[in-house]
Amino acid sequence: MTISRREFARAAAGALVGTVVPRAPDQGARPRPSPSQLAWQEDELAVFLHFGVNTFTDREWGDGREDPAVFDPTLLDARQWARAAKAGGARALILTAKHHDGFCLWPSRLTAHSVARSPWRGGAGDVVREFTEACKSEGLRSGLYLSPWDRNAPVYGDSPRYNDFYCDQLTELLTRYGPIAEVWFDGANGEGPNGRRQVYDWPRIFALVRRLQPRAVMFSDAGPDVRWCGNEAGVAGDPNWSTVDPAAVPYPGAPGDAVIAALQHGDPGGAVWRPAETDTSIRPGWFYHPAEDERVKPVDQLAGIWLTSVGRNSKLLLNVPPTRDGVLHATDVARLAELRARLTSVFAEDFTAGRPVTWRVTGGRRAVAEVDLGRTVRIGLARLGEEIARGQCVARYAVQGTVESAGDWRELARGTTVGYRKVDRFEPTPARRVRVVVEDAVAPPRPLRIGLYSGA
Ligand code: FUL
Repeated sequence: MTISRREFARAAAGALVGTVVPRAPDQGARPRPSPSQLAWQEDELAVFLHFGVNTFTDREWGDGREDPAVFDPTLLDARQWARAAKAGGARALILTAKHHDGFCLWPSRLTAHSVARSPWRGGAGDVVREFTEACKSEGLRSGLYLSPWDRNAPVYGDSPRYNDFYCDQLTELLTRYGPIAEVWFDGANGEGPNGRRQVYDWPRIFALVRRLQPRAVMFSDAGPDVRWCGNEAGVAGDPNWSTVDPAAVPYPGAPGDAVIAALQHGDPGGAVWRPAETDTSIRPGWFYHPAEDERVKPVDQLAGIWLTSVGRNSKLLLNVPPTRDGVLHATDVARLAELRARLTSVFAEDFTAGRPVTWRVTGGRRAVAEVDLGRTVRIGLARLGEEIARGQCVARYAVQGTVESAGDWRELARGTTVGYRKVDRFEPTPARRVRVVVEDAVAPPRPLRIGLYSGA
């Protein structure tokens, strides 16, 4: 029996309502991001590319018995993927080098189930190479998804042998194509042949990636560098701590409501820095299906997803699947550009530009940031940020505004965590002075970055 990640997330979603995350114990040194984790977060948006035999069979999960001959994307153009992603504001792309069906988009020496057996480029093609070269040409970072679950490999479920096979495939991917910024380990797993379950050697797998690509971040439910946000709906947790207790999610794919809650919210007292990545698709499915051409998410919905992911201290990994021709569909390309235009216009005028922000510490875990905008303006959106290179502290805050020169503060928004970025939308309200009151923090808070916008 297998359970789809989506059903699992749906079943677990109800459990999040009313989740209480315990207060952090006071600590000395707070966990901080590594330079790679920081660079990962600063990307803000990455594009996910689900592509493979499913694209041609019109399925979401292949069973591993697909004929490689079905793979024939005659117009494949990885530069078009990279350009569209860049035009959408993405700084990185992640390609499914192998999905659960086991079909490899590169000519792996370890299996015949690959592009080498397809008619595409006469069997001499390598999608991973074209992809990584296109990213490089466009100045984007490339990442690779290598499904741990492999429904084609005969050794799957024969645990030590499959671990060898999987590590050898990783070695091919991490030594042939230059720098890889992110390695993506999916938590979805099923049975092997004869019902055998694969026991993954995660410590070995993680150590191998670290050795071959020390600057790559590794994504999985259990990190070690970046964690899943706990659902595929584009909604990061609130609160969303970038710190976690590593014992709360012992391995990728670990089931249970407590695991989902830990993925969603992190843990203010967690010993490791492991921020949440929010993966969702621009279409209903992860792979391209012609029947979904009319169901590409509208820009309002995408902007909403941006707010509940990047705007909640996460990173958005937005899936835009190549078609059977091997290009991104015109509708999806247009939607990416619209998303970027929308965000550019929302953040075009920051009323705090050039205005000094004062910072007053009002207690061990409390502080107030205040800015005089110099004139009364209608504000409807606040963008806050902590200097996360030094850790994440804010646990509760309020945004207040006044039109008076002395007081009469009115609450505009209230929130929990801030982290790298927190964006609050609220009823547009006239204000001349605005303050952010840090009501609670898990360590002495440091000055916040503040941007204020009309929200229109
Ligand atoms: C899930 C997989 O089962 C889906 O097919 C997709 O790859 C998604 C990103 O992760 O667990």
